[in-house]
Amino acid sequence: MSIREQMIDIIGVPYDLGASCKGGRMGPDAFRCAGLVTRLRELGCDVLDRGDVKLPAAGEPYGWSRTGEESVSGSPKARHLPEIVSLNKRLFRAVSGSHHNQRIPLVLGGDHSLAIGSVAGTASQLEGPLGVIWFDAHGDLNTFKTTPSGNIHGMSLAASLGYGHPILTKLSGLRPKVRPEHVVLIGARSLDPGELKLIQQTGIRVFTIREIDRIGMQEVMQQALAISTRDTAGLHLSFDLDALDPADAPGVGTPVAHGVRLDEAMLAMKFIYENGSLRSADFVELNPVLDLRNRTGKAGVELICTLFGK
Ligand code: 6HN
Ligand code: MN
Ligand code: MN
Ligand code: MN
Repeated sequence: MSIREQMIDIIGVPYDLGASCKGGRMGPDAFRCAGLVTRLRELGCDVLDRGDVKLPAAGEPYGWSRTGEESVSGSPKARHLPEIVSLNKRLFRAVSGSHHNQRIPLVLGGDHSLAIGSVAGTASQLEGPLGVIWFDAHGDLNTFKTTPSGNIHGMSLAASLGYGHPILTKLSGLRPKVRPEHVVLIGARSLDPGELKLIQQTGIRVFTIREIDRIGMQEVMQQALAISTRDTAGLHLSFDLDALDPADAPGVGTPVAHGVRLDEAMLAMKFIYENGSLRSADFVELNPVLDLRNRTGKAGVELICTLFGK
């Protein structure tokens, strides 16, 4: 397949409020330091680095709780809820703006709570349903009621599907943003009881590591793309780097043993590129504080370049 002229907006989200482990706030710059913009331009992509989405400084009148915890109407706690809602509203606008300019938003994290805003932004701009491929060691299918940690990065897929507190599910209008029959979760190997229940209830297709090992990434991606692009108007890829094996991606806050190997993930990116339905992507959970000489940032850049036609 010949290289398409792709127009990409890079949007950084330098925050880790949705995670326990701090350091993800430096993720976007670690991707940049690994040469992301130059590499994409060398591929022939038209790339604009739009800089970072930022919150106003603490003390502005919209309910900061930098260190505090929020308890919402009797449910278990969701930490930093007001900031994460504000941030996702800003990201929603940035992502919508990219689509408006016929560009592909490439969102760099930062913790995975940002997917609430990016999925919402893309869903709002499509002329039909959105398909989602979610690479992750986890399910991110918790709600305020099921969360074991209170961390909102473990709730972003549930919120996008319309499950959880309305403050997250209704973010910027339409709800849900995506339907379970158009969602695929790949690389999962650490699912909480409430997440397993939601998977059963909704019928979301999950390709566990065991299944990837059994049938191979090529077959996984053929099925994943069939599910996420059948009767949908476009595809969003949300790639949590902890989907990868910790040997290939040590720089993540919540690593889980025996993950997707980098070469398997590269193959997956190649299939998504060749399919041609991609409308937006997130690469998240990069934590440079935990990384080894930016190995994980570099792995992310290789994945992104393959996603855009390397
Ligand atoms: N991530 N399931 C755990 C929780 O706290 O809800 C871990 C979530 C990790 C989320 O890696 O994006
Ligand atoms: Mn994860
Ligand atoms: Mn394996
Ligand atoms: Mn995640």
